[in-house]
Amino acid sequence: MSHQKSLEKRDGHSTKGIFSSDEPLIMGILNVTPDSFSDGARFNQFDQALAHAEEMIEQGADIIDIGGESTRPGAKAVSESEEIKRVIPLVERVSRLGVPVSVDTSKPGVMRASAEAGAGMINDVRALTEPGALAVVSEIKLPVCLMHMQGQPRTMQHNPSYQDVVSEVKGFLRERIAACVNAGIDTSLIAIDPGFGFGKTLPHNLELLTQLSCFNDLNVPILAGLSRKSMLGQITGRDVNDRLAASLAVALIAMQQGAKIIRVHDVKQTSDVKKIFIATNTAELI
Ligand code: 7PJ
Repeated sequence: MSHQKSLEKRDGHSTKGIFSSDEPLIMGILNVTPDSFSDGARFNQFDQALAHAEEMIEQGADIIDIGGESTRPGAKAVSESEEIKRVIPLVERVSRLGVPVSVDTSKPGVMRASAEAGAGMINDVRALTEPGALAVVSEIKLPVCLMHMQGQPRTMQHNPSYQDVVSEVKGFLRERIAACVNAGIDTSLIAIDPGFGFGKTLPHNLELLTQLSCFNDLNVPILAGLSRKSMLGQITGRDVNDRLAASLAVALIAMQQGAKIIRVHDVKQTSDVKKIFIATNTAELI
């Protein structure tokens, strides 16, 4: 794995083979904030985001996930041209830092532009359900993460409802894997994600987390995004900026159930969790 990874690091673009890693990979979250649209503010944001990406790589990030559309509960939609303006210059620059860049988008135009800008992966919270998305990913031949969401970000937390959350989420992901394969996407390029907090109550999220290992028999890597999420606030009573310990606890629970990519804000601390996980897992084999 380290040999393959060092090859990837040299060209900085390709994630070919990244999903075949035995060890969990840490995906560092780089949000491009939409606060201001003036050029000056944009430049400032760009520099800050670049510095943040460099810091996360230094701390052990294996992938940098760049997102220009807020998918938080209640968030408004962003136009394709605005998303491209926010994200693509950063994708181009961060792709040269030596780790693969993932782009958190559902829009085929942003996916194509990301591939041209050097991105190494597409992370789609809508699992390539937007018209044209399957065809673009098949054409650009980048690894893709398919996430489950019930409803749409603006309203998804209003009344999430399932008969059996694990089997419904798993059934959806199984269908999306099949849709990808039908569109000509190689299974070695596919990862899945149950989508913690995306149209789910606390009991739904807890059931998915405690039964995450059930998703292993879909035979593609599992990505888990739990960092600082409101479910952790519901459990601990803590504010979003005070959820580090809870985030580390659930990162380890996810790793122990086979999650291969952990999407986090706190890369340095999650790297230590990963080291403990690897050390204890290796010890088991001796
Ligand atoms: C996720 C994501 C997640 C994947 C966001 C947040 C909300 N992509 N993008 N999985 N969450 N694959 O980070 O709180 O859980 S945005």
